[in-house]
Amino acid sequence: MLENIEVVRVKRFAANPAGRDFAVGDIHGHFTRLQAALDSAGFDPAVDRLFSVGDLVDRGPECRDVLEWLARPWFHPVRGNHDDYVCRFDTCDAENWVYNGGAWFAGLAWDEQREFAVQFRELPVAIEVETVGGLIGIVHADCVFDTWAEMRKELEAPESNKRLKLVQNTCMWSRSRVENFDTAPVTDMRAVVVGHTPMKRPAVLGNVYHIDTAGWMPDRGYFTLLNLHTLETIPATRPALSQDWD
Ligand SMILES: [Mn+2]
Repeated sequence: MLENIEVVRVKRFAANPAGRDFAVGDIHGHFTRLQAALDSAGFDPAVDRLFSVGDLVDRGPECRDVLEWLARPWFHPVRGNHDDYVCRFDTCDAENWVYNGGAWFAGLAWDEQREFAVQFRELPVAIEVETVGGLIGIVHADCVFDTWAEMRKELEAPESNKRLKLVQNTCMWSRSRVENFDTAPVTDMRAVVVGHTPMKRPAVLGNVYHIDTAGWMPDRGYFTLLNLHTLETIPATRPALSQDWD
């Protein structure tokens, strides 16, 4: 079993006075494509920071590269539902995980699996980034509460709290906002940034920015970088792709 390390579930970052802050959607083992997106935005690792809505692994061909990325001091992901499988690798429904793209993990030696799990267990469920325009929240799927403060309080409950797992799972799995076109804002935040549900182009519901434009889907998706200072996206519009969707 893994040690019971103290997990910080909500991590706060001070404003970045030296460079730019970006958020990116689900990566799913496509780090070469991600790097290309960063290059085209002129990303400067000396001063810029990249926040990620999680789902770093599964499905794509470069899942093992994630450890190199986690070692980069400017790369700050939250935990997605696929990342959570890694955290729970020794207790989760492995068959269901393999079905959802987890075969790469099943092929690792046990001590390698354990190393991935140790690192992934450090991923916070939510990140807060201070910007000149106000506080921005990042979570994989959604903040289902009226306020971020409410969600934060729930996430900071002790491990023994029965609601904790439920709340964590809504943060990592919920699609209700997108499915219901729910435009109710998270009232105490400038913006909340999420991924999890692939979109043809970025969408804003209330003040919740959905930025997973399926950069991990060859031919039909692309990586969107959201500038957390300006809330503008790079690219600004959907590029021409070989396949389209309705
Ligand atoms: Mn997801």
